[in-house]
Amino acid sequence: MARAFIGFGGNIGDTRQLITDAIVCLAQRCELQILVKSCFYQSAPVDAAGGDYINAVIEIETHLSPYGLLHVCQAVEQAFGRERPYMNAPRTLDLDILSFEGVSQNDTELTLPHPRIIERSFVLLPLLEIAPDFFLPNFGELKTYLPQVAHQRIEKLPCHNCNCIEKSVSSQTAH
Ligand code: PH2
Ligand code: MG
Ligand code: MG
Repeated sequence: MARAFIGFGGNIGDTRQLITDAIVCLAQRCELQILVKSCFYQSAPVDAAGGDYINAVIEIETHLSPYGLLHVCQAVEQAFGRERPYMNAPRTLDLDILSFEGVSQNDTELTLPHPRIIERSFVLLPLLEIAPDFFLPNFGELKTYLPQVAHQRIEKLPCHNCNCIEKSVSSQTAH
């Protein structure tokens, strides 16, 4: 079994509900178990057009391969109406594998760990909320990258569905 982290994002429609439903959809798959869910974060688009995004991150355990997991994520995106008219276009739902335990690869279809994890507050904040000491061999401690993304607007939303409502104060901003 491998541990993996998946990032969710979207900025069309009721994204909070879409992410909630997508997580339920993943939870119903016998090939993986959901271990932890972050709260939802509202974030300004980074290198993209459109309105604010809603983002979240989950940790899973799976016996799928990285590509097996990618195909599950793509099937969920499709089921939730994802279209790809152009790069970084506004979207109903984006699922990105952020890291997959023990795997480092640079394929065109799937680069692991996700190459832009450290550049994005909308990934770092929810990820560090559920894995505060997250460490990647080629990057080191991810929390050390927070100052570099502190200018990216992001707000943690009140959260009733996950296990971290009490801990929200310390993760309000990237500062
Ligand atoms: N996803 C992108 C590009 N920009 N910005 C925010 N705030 N959140 C996202 O999920 C996001 C983005 C490409 O996947
Ligand atoms: Mg993405
Ligand atoms: Mg994607």
